[in-house]
Amino acid sequence: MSFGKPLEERISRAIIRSAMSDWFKLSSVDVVIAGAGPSGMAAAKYMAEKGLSVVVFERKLSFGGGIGGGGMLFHKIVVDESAIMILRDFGVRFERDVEEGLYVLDASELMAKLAAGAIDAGAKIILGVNVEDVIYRESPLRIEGVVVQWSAVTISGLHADPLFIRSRAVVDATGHDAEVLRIVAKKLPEAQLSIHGERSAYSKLSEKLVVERTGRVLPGLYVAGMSTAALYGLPRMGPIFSSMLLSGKKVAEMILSDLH
Ligand code: 48F
Repeated sequence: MSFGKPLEERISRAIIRSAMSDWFKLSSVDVVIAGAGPSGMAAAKYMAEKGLSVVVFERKLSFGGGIGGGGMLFHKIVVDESAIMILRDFGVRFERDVEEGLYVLDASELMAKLAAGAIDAGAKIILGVNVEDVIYRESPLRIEGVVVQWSAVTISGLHADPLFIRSRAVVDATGHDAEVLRIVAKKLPEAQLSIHGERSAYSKLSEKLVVERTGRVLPGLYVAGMSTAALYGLPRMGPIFSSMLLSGKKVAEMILSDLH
């Protein structure tokens, strides 16, 4: 088959046309999730499959967050029984009874299947984009979206104004640094948010408390995953990921209920 335009031109046109069409739709969505780690990707699937428009912005060029490092670079992570249903929802395989009560899985499989599950449910995962601020309104104070910039621009230090993404809910799933919440704490003092910072390791307690404290922080702003530990001063848990998955599912259920 012969085409009128040279291949190079068609490559560029195809990418630009499709990317711009996506970004046009992204200018207003139901839910923005900052961070494509385990909690963010789990949340994305459970909301997208119920019909919400969901975008996950990830500042790196890869998804998975802290999963890929496994336990001290050994390629395995563990969950306990509480997360088995979620592994099944995503088709993630696991070994039982390696240690009493723990299920062991390959880090790479978890990363790949969480992303595939979220994408297949209809969520977009956009890589290389940094969430650098939020959109707010007052009386009552509420969060109505995020401010985004290419990570490459952020890293280069170029002064380029960002763009805005309006949303009905924003989830901070940025992990140990709780980046979105830190921005809100600093730039919107009337929110009266203080970030306590994560405490030392206490896996069992942390797994329980992170899920319990996952949820709404302000109208329109939610926290999931290790950001929850940073916000409330909870202990760290190490390479056990049950609470990350359960936290993602819980925040999804809360947002589904709030937005419907
Ligand atoms: O850190 P991360 O995996 O967060 P999580 O879902 O899971 C934590 C576990 O991986 C592990 C643990 C539990 O056992 O202790 O650490 O809470 O993923 C967070 C993702 O957010 C991205 C970051 O690159 C990572 O992939 N991220 C962080 N800040 C931003 C961001 C930002 N401002 N904009 C976009 N992405």
